[in-house]
Amino acid sequence: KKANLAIIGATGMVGTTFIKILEERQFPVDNIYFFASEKSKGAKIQFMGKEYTVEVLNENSFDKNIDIALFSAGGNISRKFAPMAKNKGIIVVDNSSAWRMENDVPLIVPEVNEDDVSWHKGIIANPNCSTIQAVVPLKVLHDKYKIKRIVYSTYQAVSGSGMAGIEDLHRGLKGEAPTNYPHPIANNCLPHIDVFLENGYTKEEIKMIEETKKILGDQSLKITATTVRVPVENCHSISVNLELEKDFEIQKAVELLKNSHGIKVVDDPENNSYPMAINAHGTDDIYVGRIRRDYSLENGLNLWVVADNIRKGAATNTVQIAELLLKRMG
Ligand code: 11C
Repeated sequence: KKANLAIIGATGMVGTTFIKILEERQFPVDNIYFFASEKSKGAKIQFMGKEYTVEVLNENSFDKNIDIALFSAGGNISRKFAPMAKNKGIIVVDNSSAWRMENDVPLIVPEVNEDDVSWHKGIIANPNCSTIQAVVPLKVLHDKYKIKRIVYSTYQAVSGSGMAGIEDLHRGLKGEAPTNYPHPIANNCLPHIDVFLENGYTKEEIKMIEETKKILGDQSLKITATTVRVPVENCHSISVNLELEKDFEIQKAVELLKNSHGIKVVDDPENNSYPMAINAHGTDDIYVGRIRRDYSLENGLNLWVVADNIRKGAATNTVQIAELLLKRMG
């Protein structure tokens, strides 16, 4: 079985990683089309030993024979073009935040809720990067001990803002002023990711809260989040503090995480071993460490969770969703 694919946003940071990951995972492709904005018109892309020319995305792009379209070109492009693709019978897997909270759009992390793929109506959403890496360990703990409350504190890499974020970090390290962030990111931490909302939270924080509830299928979860941009080029780190309903043995919780698909436990404090961004870079696993009881409350647990936000947080997860679709194709 082979699929006809379209990549929307093919020259962006996530788009180019889609291409790499489709190749790495030997995704069975029949035809593939690469779309981007006017400024990438005519650019050349090498894919599985062949050269392709990037086309400008327009109203007629979806007249081609396409089964699945992977979108990563921002919310506005997704809002405009995903319905057009869907109306042509193409299944859209969208990496933007445009459709995630719609009731008829499944929000999928394959290790957590792959069965939700069954009820899609033409659009499937890929969650926010920081949500993806958090929910994989949370799912196994929720199933076993039932989570009551989550406190997220994130340390998010500049690659989450695309090339503009990386350039700002490099500019800042040379003593130049930022052009992407409102303040220097070099030698600094910004408790500010995405826009501020009226309730005092940022949109990134609300995404983590609402997406976690939707993916874990539990609206009763109590969640708060503080999301922070740090001067790290790639890979997000998250401190996750949990209050569990049931009591647990710490060693059992560690074993549970160790035996879970997609997770690598790195937790040997005596040897200074814990998850770090520099080690997660370029990989698809979610690294969990600093696993310890929070003695300040009953059934409290702390975790430190690190993953490559461009790969597992975006491109890899999207390609995994496409693989689920391929399995279901007749
Ligand atoms: C960041 N998490 O690190 C964001 C990037 O909703 O897909 C991804 C935004 C999203 O800035």
